[in-house]
Amino acid sequence: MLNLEEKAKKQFNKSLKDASEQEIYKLLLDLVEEKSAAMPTNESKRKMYYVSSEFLIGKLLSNNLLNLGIYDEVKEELAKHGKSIEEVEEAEQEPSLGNGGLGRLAACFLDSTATLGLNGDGVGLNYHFGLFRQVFENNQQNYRPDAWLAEPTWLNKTDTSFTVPFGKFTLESKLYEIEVLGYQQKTKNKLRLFDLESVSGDIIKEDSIHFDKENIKENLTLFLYPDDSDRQGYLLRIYQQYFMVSNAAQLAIQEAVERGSNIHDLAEYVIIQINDTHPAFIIPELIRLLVYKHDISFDESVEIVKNVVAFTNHTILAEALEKWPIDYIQEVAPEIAAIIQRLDALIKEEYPHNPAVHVIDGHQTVHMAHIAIHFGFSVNGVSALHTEILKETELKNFYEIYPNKFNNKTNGITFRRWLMASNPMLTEFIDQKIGTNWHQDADLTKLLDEANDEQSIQELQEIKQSNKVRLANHLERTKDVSINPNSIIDIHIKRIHEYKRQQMLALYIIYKYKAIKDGHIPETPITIIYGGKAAPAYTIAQDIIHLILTLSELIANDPDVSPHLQVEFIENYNVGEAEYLIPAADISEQISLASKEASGTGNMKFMLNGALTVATYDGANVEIAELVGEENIYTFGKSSDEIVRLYEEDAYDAEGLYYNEKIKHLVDFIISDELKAIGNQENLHRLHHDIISKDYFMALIDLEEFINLKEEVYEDYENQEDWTRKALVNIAKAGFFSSDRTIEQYNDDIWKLEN
Ligand code: 26Q
Repeated sequence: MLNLEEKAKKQFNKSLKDASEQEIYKLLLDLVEEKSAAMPTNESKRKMYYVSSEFLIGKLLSNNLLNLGIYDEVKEELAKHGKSIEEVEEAEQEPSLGNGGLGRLAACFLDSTATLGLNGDGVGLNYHFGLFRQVFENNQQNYRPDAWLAEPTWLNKTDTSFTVPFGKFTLESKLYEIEVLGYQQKTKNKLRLFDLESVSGDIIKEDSIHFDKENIKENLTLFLYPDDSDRQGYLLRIYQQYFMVSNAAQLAIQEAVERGSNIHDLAEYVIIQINDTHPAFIIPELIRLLVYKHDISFDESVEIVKNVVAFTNHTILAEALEKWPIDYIQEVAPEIAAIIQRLDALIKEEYPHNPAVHVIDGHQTVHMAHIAIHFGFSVNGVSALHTEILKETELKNFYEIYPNKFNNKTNGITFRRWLMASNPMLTEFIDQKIGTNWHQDADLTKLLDEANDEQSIQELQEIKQSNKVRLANHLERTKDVSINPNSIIDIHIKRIHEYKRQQMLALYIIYKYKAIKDGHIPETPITIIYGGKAAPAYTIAQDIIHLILTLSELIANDPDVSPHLQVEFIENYNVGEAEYLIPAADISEQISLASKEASGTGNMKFMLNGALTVATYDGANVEIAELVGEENIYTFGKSSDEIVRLYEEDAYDAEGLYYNEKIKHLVDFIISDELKAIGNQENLHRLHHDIISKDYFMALIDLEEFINLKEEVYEDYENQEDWTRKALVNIAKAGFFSSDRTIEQYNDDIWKLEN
C-alpha cells in the first residue's frame, strides 16, 4: 500500500478524489523522491560523462514510477479514488530539451546506463525554454516559447558552481540535477544541467521565441537552439557550447580528484562521450585546465585528453557538420582559440600534404569534427550503414590515418519507455506469452512460437485496435482532432527535412486523392498522420508543412474523398505525442533518401510496437530488414551507393523525372487552382519550383516505386491474419534495438566501466 489517500489528506487536507491532477502530480513526485532515496549509486573508479547539448527526456512521472516498480500499484490506487493516471500525466510539463533523434538517444542512453548499473551521468545545459512549441495558424507553422520549468519540478538545485572564463567576462555557473532511476532500482545516476543565475526570461519579446541575442549573461541558457542543420546566431551557440563544456570538464576533473586521480592518470578515471561535435570544445578546454590549473605540460595534456574523449557522429549531411570561423572562437574564448591553433599546428606538421584533415582550413574555419577525431580515441557511427559511409566516403581521409579508432554502435531505444510505459497492453501480452525475462534482457524471439497460433494473432490484432481507440480519444481530448479508429493508421513523424521526404509522401497523398476522385475507393479507409517541427530558418521545410496542411484541409472538405482518406498533421509533435501515436500505428514511414539518415530511432520504436515498415535502405532500416527478412518489411528505392554516386557525379536530373507523365500531374497539383484556393501562393509556388528545378534531396527519384509499393501495402492490410503475423515477427526481432544492448557495446568497446 502506498497510502496515497493518507498522503493527500496530510498534504492538501483533502481526499484524493477531490484533489486536482496538479496536486496528485505533486504527491507522486514526492513519492518518487521518497522511494528512490535509498537506491544505490555505482561508485566505480572510472566514470563516464555523456556530454550533450540535448537531452530530450520527455515526461518523467510514469517512467520513474515504472522503473521503481510501483506504476501499476499507483494506477490502481488512483483508480480506486476515481482518478486516471493518464490525466495526472497530462499535468506534467514535458521538458523538450532536444531537437529530435540525437537528444532522444541521449535520454534513452541515460536510462540504459542506470539500468545496467554503470557509473555514468549526462551533462548538458538547463535551457529555460525547450524547443519551441509549434502552433498552426493559417496552415503555417508558428512559434511559441516552451516554458517547461514550472513548479513542481524534477530539477534539484545544488551548491556546485564553476567559473567559466569567457573573453569579455567571467561567469559563475550553477548546477542543477535530475535523478535518473535505473529499472528495478538497479542504480541511480544523474542528468546534470548547468545554468546561470543571471539568465532571465524578461528579455523574451512577448510570447515569441525572439530575444536580445547580444545580452549573453541574460540569454545564455535561455533557449535550446532550434536550428538543426542551419547556421544562425553562431556566436550565441559558441557561447553555449563553451559554457557547457567548461563546466563538464571542471566537474569531471573535480570528481576524478575526489576519487583519487592525480590528473596524470585522468584517463583511468574519466571517459567523456561527446554527442556529435556540439561538445567538441571540451578537448581544448580539458587541455587548458590541465596546463593552467594543474601544471601539466602541453604535450602531456594532449596525450591525456586523447585517452579521455570519444566521439559519436550522428550525421552525414555536409551542411550539419559544425565549422566555426576562428575569429568567433577568439571572441568567445580566446584561450580556447589559442589551443585550437596549437592543435592545428601539430596536425599541419604531421600531415602537411593532407589539407582535408587539418583542423583549421585555408579560410580560417575550424572543423569541429576534425578536432574530435584527431584528439579523441574513438569515433563511432550510429548504424552499420552509416559507419561504412563514414569510413568509405565522408571521413575516408581520417579512416586511412586511424583505422582502429572507427567503430559502429547501432542505436537503440529504451524498452521501458517505448514499450512498457507507452504500450501496457502489448507488454502484458508479451509477459503472458514468454514470461518477464525480457524486462532485464531484451530478447523477444520466443514470441516467434506464437506466429502460427490463431488465438495469439487475434489478441495482437485486438491490442492494435485498442491502441487506435486510445489514440483517437487522446487526440479528441487534447487536440480537438477526430480520427477514425477503424482506419489504417499510417504515420510519418520526425523533424521536417527534405531528406526525410515528407514531401514524397505528400505526392503520394495527391496520387491517392486523385485516384479516389476517379472512383478507386480503398477497401479500408486510410488515415495518414504527420508530426514534426521545422527549423525556423528552413524555408522549404515550412513550405512542406504548408503543403500538407493545405492538402489536409482540401481532403477534409471534399465529401467524395474524406470518408476514405484523412490527412492529419499533429500540432507540436513531441515525446508525449509519440507515446500515443506509435502503439497505434499500422504503418511506419521510414522513407529518407538512402545514405542521408544516419540511423533513425523512430523506425525501431514502430517495429517494437508492431507496425510494418515502409523503408528505404537507409540507416538502421537496413538492419531491420536483415533481422525480419524481406517478407516482413516493405523496402523500396535506390541504394545508398547509387545515391552517393549521383551526388559525386552531379548526375541527378529532377527536371527529367518531372516530365515523366506519371509524375508531372502530381507535382503540378501543388500549384493547382484547388490547392491555391485554400493555401498560400508563395509557399506552394516556391516548393513546386524547388522540386522541379533542384530537388536536392531527390523526392522524385523513388516516387514511382513508392506509389506502387504503397498500393501493395494497403492491399496486404486487408489480409489481417497475414499482416498481424508479420507484425508479430517485427516485435519478436526488435530485441536487438534495445538501448541496453547499445550501451553494453559502448561499455565493452569504449567506456570499460566496472559494474
Ligand atoms: C548544428 C550546428 C548549428 C546548430 C545546430 C546544429 C545541430 C543541432 C542538432 C545539428 C544536428 C542536430 C541533431 C542531429 C540529429 O538529431 N541527428 C540524428 O541523430 C539520431 C541519433 O543518432 C539518428 O538516429 C538520426 O538519423 C540523426 O538524424
